[in-house]
Amino acid sequence: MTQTATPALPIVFSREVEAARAAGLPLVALESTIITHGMPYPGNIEMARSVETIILDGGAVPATIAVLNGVLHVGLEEDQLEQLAQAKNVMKLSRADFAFALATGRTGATTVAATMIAAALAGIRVFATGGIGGVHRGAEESFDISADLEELAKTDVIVVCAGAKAILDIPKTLEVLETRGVPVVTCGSTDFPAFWSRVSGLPSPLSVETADDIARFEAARQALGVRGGILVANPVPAEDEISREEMEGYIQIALQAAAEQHVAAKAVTPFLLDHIFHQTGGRSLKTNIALVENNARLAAGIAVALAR
Ligand code: PSU
Repeated sequence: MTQTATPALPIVFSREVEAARAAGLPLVALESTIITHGMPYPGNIEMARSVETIILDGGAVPATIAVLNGVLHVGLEEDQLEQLAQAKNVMKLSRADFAFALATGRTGATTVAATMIAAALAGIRVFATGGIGGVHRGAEESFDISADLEELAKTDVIVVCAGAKAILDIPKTLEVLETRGVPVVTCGSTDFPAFWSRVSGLPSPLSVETADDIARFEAARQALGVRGGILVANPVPAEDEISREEMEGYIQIALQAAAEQHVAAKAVTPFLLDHIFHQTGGRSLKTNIALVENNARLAAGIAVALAR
């Protein structure tokens, strides 16, 4: 384990990431909230390992990001990944509390927002996740809007996801992204995907066919000096999807339970994902793992294309 942070950056790199940086190999960032708050053990660790393997097979090097005992790690060693996957009382870190975890020696998993901040700091341009956070249903009352959207507007990282989670208000999520100037580009479809389902019923603002197309788009943005992230949406493979109609039934029941139990703020998304996992007898988890793997494959392709 590399234990000393580099003098210039408050980051500890894993051996593999350190070697990749020295050799100038393409890197793909991965988040850790999906491991600690998004999936139960041991499905979470299986997903974390398989996603890393897929990125290596795609010609890039994976860098899973987390805060362990107040230290920011970019790339986790096998034992660190295993410990995190089983850890309890892990903070769910976003822009607001990322530095707090560092300052107080806490262990925290990075959400999309915090992972983007860390990736940008480490010079990593591509990041694969499952589904971004967004505008929650009923946000007109609760004001619950994920900090992921604001981060996409600010931070120069390409985020590959399977769309916004269908538990959200997807039309409002797309509206906020448009207002904040975040390009939303779906790969291989003209429909914006809805995480477990290939379609949301909403057209994607932009569409492309390949990883090379996304690399060209990024190059053009850089030439223009346009800052901020790109949201790449990648529909879940057809053989793994659960239809929008079927999902909507589970989501309604989960939302009802969340309301009855007064679940709020950061706890909402993990609660809903867990509720849906139990309702579907684990099928939603299988789909979630498949879509993250699919996103890792595309993210590796984008990182390799950008490095050419
Ligand atoms: N993708 C998944 N599962 C997850 C997440 C993404 O397949 O749990 C996490 C990401 O870390 C994202 C977070 O930032 O869900 C959104 O949480 P919230 O809605 O509280 O902003």
